[in-house]
Amino acid sequence: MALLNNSFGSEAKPVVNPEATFTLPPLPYAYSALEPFIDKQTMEIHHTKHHQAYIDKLNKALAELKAGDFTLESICKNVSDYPVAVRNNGGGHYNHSMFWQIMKPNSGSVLSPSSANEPGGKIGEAITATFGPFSNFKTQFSEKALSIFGSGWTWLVLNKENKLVIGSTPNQDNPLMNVAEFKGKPILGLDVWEHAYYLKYQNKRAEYVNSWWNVVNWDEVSRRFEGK
Ligand code: MN3
Repeated sequence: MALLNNSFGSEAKPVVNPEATFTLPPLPYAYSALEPFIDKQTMEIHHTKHHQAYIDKLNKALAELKAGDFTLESICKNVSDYPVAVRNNGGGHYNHSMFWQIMKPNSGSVLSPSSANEPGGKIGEAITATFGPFSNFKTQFSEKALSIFGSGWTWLVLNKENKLVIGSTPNQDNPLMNVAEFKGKPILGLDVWEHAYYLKYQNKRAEYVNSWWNVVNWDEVSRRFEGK
């Protein structure tokens, strides 16, 4: 549990755990790599401006606290112990760090993607067993993303019964947070903030979501599902 730092004099400085200083993880591909599904300019602004801003504000908020267990997962799991700036920006950092990883290039075009990009292996089997054919899963997940009012994220998680479930969180909350109504271990997450798609898709969130399926990195989703 993190406590507010009480400053008793001008000499007092916050005790900051080195793990409380977060840095922007590099994208695992070029900014243009997800074209034409997600455009270069959106990726560049999203990564270097939006994600960086969450990190800067998270570091600033943590610097005002006494040292604690400032690993990102621990912050999310105990987020009710922290100021709201840590909830918003810690969530922002966790969510975006995951988002870059669960996407990868697809060399096809919008009209003709290079593959159907459907999951295989254990995650593919688990999705089919839970939701029926992959197209059913895609429809349910997409509908959930389209139903978010305002900004938020749609997730595929493993819940505490180890079952795959689709759900959403508002703002930069995520299913790890103890304050979230929808909880679980994130396997896949989709950013439906307008900053994730507005330059290319304007108000057409459905077109963004539809395009996004082409760049989902099922190898990474599978790794998360299998807990490796
Ligand atoms: Mn975003």
